[in-house]
Amino acid sequence: MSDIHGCFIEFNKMLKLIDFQESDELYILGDIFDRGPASAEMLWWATKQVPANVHFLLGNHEDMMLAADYNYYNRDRIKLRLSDSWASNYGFETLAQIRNFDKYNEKWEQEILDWVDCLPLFYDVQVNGRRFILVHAGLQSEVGLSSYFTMNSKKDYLINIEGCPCKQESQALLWDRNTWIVDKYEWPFDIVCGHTPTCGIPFEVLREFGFEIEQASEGKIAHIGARKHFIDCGVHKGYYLGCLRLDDMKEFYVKSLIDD
Ligand SMILES: [Mn+2]
Repeated sequence: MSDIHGCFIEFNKMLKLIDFQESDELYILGDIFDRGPASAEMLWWATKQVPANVHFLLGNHEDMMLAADYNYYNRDRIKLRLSDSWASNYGFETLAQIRNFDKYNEKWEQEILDWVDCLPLFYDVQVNGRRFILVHAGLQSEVGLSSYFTMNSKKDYLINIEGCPCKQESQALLWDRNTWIVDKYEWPFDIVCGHTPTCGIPFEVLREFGFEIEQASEGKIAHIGARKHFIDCGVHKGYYLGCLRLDDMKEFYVKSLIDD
């Protein structure tokens, strides 16, 4: 799953729909808060109630929360200034949701930051002998191909992922969409990403440029070429929360409760 964006009710419906069990492994590819109505509930679950077989990635929204706080490290509460990019990306709303949450306490606010700070930027998993790289936004086939610059982020560095043609810039992994979607590089593994809601991908244009696209219907999981799988189904935009089962590539959907 990816980009739950505070849609905690849909998330719980999805856990029921997929009959999530102790023997399963669930990967959540970032952006669990901001935009939706229940960011605090989602963060409470992620920091306090999450079972050991659930694995989270850093998304650009988690990174923006960390960046907002970066200059104030060793402080007691999350600091957010108007000039922080999180401020214009639902930061104030989410912070208000967190501080108005009925289980709120200041220690938990600190725990949220510590938890976010430890989230990885990718997972490299094998499922039935098939290798998947799981990443929030995308990969890059050349250094500097994407144009994402750090915004005072704590996570600004190059990462080695085995089999990639170049080192990966952390900010591209978190933010890129335009160069990633149209990149025709032939990756030696499958890549599953979120970040770009599939309802906003210009599939007709991509088809004109020769891309093979598979998608059941608007807002559903989209496969660009054989190996790029886009699973942000725009739950915060009124579409779906999607879940892709890597064992057999079966797709699961919960309809969004938000009217867009
Ligand atoms: Mn994102």
